Amino acid sequence: MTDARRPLLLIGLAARRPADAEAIRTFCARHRVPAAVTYKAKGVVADDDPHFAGVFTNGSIEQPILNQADLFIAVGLDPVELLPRPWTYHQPIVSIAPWQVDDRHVPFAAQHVGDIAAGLQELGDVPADSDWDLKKVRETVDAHRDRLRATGDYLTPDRVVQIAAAASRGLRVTIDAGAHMFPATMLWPVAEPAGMLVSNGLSTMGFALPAAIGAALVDRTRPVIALTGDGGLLLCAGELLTAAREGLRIVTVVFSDASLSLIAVKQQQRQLTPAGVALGDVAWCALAESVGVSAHFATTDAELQRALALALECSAPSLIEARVDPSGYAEILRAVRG
Ligand SMILES: Cc1ncc(C[n+]2csc(CCOP(=O)(O)OP(=O)(O)O)c2C)c(N)n1
Ligand SMILES: [Mg+2]
Repeated sequence: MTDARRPLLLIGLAARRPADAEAIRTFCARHRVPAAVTYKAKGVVADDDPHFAGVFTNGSIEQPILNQADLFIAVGLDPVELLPRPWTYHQPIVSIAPWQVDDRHVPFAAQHVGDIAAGLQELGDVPADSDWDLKKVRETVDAHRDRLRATGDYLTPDRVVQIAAAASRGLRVTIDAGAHMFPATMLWPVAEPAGMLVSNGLSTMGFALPAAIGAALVDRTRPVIALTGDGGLLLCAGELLTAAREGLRIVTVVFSDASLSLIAVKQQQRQLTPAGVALGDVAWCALAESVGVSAHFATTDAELQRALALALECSAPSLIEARVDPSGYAEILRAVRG
């Protein structure tokens, strides 16, 4: 380990306590070591931290950064969060986590089981100054983010994320499963652990709104933003009524594309005829208003900005139907996952 010149931290779900985040950030700064985070660990090292090395899922997009490392230090990383693809990296990987993690997928060479801050302390022999060029790491992360940007005839999913994030700085966000999840997880900046709530991997549709309800009940002082596909929201639309009844400050942003887009893209990739993926039209604004949730429609940047300003002022739940152009998702999926 003493020989490592470019160690890279891989941060996972078990490192989200504030004390863990503090220890990790201190370690990064002290050793000039970058850290990549899983979806659930977004915010442990903030997106604007000079040591932030992007999102890590065992996909494709992060490979250029991981390939430059000569040692991986997994911190709170449980392989349950990773894409179930073979582990192709040859660098040694060690684990610091509160529990013993399975080593059949990721071949951990050693595991420190226990307190994360203490585990990082024990790595004292990592050089004080690494060989990383953190500016280059940042440029690579920025270039990866650019690959999430699509061009489209009207609102693109990345614009929705970017505009919503800019309007709601510092607010907690929840994210559903689906194609919209890629721009959402990669482009939404998170500054604190658990500032972004996301279901594991691409697991559970119908997560974002109930998760936002939970978050809003815990802290009623700040609004929560729920980013969801239309398919996902259809699975739990009744929860809009719960949010209205409880008077919760939730802004539900629906990526409205009348499709189960992620599945549609996967069908396209396999050259299958689209089947079972068209949702048909849903009058989202009427549906929301029917249960006492104020609603806005947006199909341009300016309309979305206006809708967000109104929704964020509101002391009760609102819904914004963002009519998005899904045509960029195929390229985005290729960029992220290969
Ligand atoms: C409960 C559940 N059923 C099925 C799936 C498989 N699945 C993952 S994404 C997806 C489509 C999501 O569609 P939508 O919510 O409209 O999001 P989009 O992909 O269009 O952004 C499906 C069916 C799942 N993850 N969870
Ligand atoms: Mg959809």
